[in-house]
This record gives sequence, structure tokens and C-alpha cells, in this order.
Amino acid sequence: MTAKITTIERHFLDQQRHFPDATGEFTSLLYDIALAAKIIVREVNKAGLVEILGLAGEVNVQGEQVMKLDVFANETMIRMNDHTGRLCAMASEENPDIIPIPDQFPAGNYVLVFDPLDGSSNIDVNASVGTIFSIHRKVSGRERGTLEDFLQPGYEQAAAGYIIYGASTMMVYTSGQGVHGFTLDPSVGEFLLSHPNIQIPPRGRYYSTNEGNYHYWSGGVRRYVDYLKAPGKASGRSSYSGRYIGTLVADFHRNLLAGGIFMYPADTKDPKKPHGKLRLLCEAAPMAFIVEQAGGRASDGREDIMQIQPESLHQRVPLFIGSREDVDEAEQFIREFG
Ligand code: FBP
Repeated sequence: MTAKITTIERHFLDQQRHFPDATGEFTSLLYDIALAAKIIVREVNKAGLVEILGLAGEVNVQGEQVMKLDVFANETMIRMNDHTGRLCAMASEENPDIIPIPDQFPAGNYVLVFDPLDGSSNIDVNASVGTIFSIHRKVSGRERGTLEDFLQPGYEQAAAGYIIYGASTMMVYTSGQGVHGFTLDPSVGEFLLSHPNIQIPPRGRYYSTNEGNYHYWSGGVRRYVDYLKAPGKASGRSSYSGRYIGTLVADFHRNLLAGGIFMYPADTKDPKKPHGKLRLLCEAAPMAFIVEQAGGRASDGREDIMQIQPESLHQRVPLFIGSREDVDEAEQFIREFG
């Protein structure tokens, strides 16, 4: 008896049935993002060849300008979504300001925030990279989107997700109806439902963080990581295993399936970034929506990421995300030891 094959489009349409007044605008927007991901993965998969055929940023043997992969991914997300009439504005990790919808195109009822290529330090070394997205409903009442439409707390997200370009390409998303994972079948060019209703284990066995920053962390964070590495004599708990790819999407995805905690704490390493490295709108909040829908938690060390009221487009926040009991424990150490 063959398993039911569900394409991502079929799944989106099934989900839409939960909303009798749905116009299809939201469903089509999700599908546009899946399509953009297919175009991006085509370039990601041949990134290594660029070295042979022409250096990124240079003109290749065909005389074509070889775009750096993150520039290509950014352009693809913008070009895929700027003319559809579903969005009133966009924002990207790569663009300092809001990306307006060109005047010649109609404006829609949603705003899209995205990190076009997460894990930029891993692009040239063939390690997993990703794309992260977050969708909000327009609230400003203006035809074209404004900053107000972006500066909404995480719990106001209509949908969030990521695409991981790894051993296989997967799209994982939530629209508040659970977390679902789709694997791209390159032979048919379709994302097929492979991981329905993902639930993260309540406690994990992996911790993911850049321990190179250890000496720049607060006492509470250092003590928590020391605790994870030490076997729990009293509790008989075995020590956690360290796993760090250096791509948020990839480290998060492992922990989502296997259990564990990813941390990018605030540190004193770079005075210009007192609140850590990761951005609230295009990294922390979308991952927080997904992990909460999967039964996990996301915190800045003191409060839920989903409750934070954004103040600026590229605001950064500390991030502790993953299995519920692990994030609870991290907060406890920070409460006790600062
Ligand atoms: P980019 O979006 O610019 O790639 O930055 C985010 C990121 O690469 C995350 O994916 C990853 O978790 C983190 O930065 C790695 O930072 P570091 O190299 O300091 O460990």
C-alpha cells in the first residue's frame, strides 16, 4: 500500500479549507515562496562549480555576471513576489530599508520579511544554508506597506517557515495549524509532504552554540553551558553532545527533529551588537513561531521571543530556542546567575 503523496500545493489548499472566507491570496503567497526556493536551490547546488566556471561576483566563461549566491537569493525572493498583488511591501536582511512594491504593480494585504540566504559563512564550504521567511497581515490601512506593518510582535505572524538547502532540500512552515515539512523531489520538481505535524521532544540531547564566544557571555550563560557539558551525577543525566553547523536553519532543524537547544546569546565581543547577532524579524520570530507550534519554546533568556514588540527593522535579540525543558532551564540559569 503506497503512502499518500501530497504536494505542497495540495497541502496549502487543504489548509485553506479551515478558513471559509479565504481568498487564496495567502495560499498563493506560500506557493510563490516555495517556487522561489526551487530557483534558489538550483544555484545553491551548483555553487561549487562557480569556482571552476568563474568566481562569484566575476564574469563567467559565458560572459554572464556571476551573482554572489546571497545576492541571487535576495533578488529571486524579491522578483518572485513584487508583482503578484499579494504583498504591500517586503523587507530583507540584505536591504537596509523596506522594499516597496513597484508602482506599476497592485498591492496586497500581506508583508513578507525574509533572510534570503542564512548561514552565509557556510556558502563557500558546501555546508547547509537556508532561507527564512515570516508573513504578517497589513495593519496600517494604507495601500502601500509602512514600517508599522513590519513592527508587529511574533504572535501576530500569519505564517513563518524556512527552506534548508542540505543533503536534501526541505521546506518547513507553520500557519498556526501545526508544523509541516516537505522534501523536494528533484525528479518531479515538487515539494512532497514528508514530515506532517512535527513535534519537538520536550527535552533534547544536543546543544548548539558558538563556544568561541564563551568568554564574552554572561555568568548565567557560561554556567548553563558548563552544566550541559557535565554529566548530571545526581540526576544520572548524561552530558549533552555539542553540535554546531553555524547555520541557524540547519542547527534549528536538527534540534526540531531530534530535540535540543540552539543558543546565540548576547555577548560583549562586539560593542556594536550588545544583543547578540541574530535578527528578531527575519530570524528569531519566524523560528519562534515554528518551535512553539511544535511544542517547544523560544526565549531571549528572559521573555518569549513571540511577545517582544519590535522597535526597528533590523533589531537583534539573544536567542535560546528548542526543546521546552531545555529553554526553561537556560532561563533559570540566567535568572539565578545573570
Ligand atoms: P547570516 O544570516 O548573515 O548568515 O547570519 C546568521 C548566521 O549565519 C546564522 O545562520 C548562524 O547561526 C550564525 O550567524 C553563525 O554565527 P557565528 O559565525 O558567529 O557562529
